[in-house]
Amino acid sequence: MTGRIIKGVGGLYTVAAQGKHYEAKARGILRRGLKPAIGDFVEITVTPMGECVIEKLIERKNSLLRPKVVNIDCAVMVFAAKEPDINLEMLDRFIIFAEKENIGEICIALNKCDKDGADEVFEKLNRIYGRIYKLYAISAAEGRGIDELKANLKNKVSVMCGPSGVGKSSIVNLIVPGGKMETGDISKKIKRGKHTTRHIELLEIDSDTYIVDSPGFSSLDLEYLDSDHLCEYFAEFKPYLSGCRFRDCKHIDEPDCKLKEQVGKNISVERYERFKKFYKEIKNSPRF
Ligand SMILES: Nc1nc2c(ncn2[C@@H]2O[C@H](COP(=O)(O)OP(=O)(O)OP(=O)(O)O)[C@@H](O)[C@H]2O)c(=O)[nH]1
Ligand SMILES: [Mg+2]
Ligand SMILES: [Zn+2]
Repeated sequence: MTGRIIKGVGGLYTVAAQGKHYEAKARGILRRGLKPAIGDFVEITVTPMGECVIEKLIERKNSLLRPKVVNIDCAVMVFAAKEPDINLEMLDRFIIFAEKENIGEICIALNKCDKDGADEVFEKLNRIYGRIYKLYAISAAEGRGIDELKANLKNKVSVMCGPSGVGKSSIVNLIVPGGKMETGDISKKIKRGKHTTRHIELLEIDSDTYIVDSPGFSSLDLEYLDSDHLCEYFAEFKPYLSGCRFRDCKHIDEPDCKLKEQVGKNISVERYERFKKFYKEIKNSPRF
């Protein structure tokens, strides 16, 4: 039988297969090699005694590191308009990791749109990202924008990405029937020194529709990326990556660069500036 791992605790996995849930352990050989991950499609067998075993992992189409989930169809970048203020550099870092993993779809959800000044934040976001990604103006507190977002998740495995305290769990609770992810405010969390959301699992919204809540990450290190590939993770750069005077153009300081010609036109100045910043960050990392 083929199924999908939706949860894993201490070597025991929950596999959804043919409308049922099975508690399964991995074959010894699997435990020593590539470990099963949340989101993996697997072959399972059930013994006459009712014991369920994961025999084989089916090849993954992608694999996100933070949070560790595989076979993702959609990454939802969740940021708050206020408290905490949106940080576009952070947003771009999250986007880079998702683009690198070839996650088919990325969308941006601006939460806490009930706060004063949120409209201006959304407008700015729209100016920079509106032509690249789908944007949602959301207020989990008022239930605004939730239905639009939910409609877009149908038949997909989606992952909520974003910093701590932006309202990822609050949104998940409105989307998942009977959702009861823990939520909390930032001040409480700092006292505890821990993220509110810790474990990772595929929460079922509908048959074949899942969402993954995740702990907020406060830093995403680009150090291990390849600087030459960085430009490919900026979706709007793609039409302009070839045709520069130098075939190995890095699109940084070179003359007659097709990409640079588009800055301020089809490429936003801010996005290009962050590309340069990240490029230098990778180049200056101790790895080089
Ligand atoms: N005003 C307002 N507050 C919200 C909204 N959504 C969430 N909050 C509040 O923001 C705080 C953080 O919400 P969470 O849902 O725990 O945030 P999170 O992104 O899951 O945080 P981590 O699990 O730490 O990553 C809570 O106090 C929520 O009540 C919203 O739309 N408007
Ligand atoms: Mg949370
Ligand atoms: Zn160039």
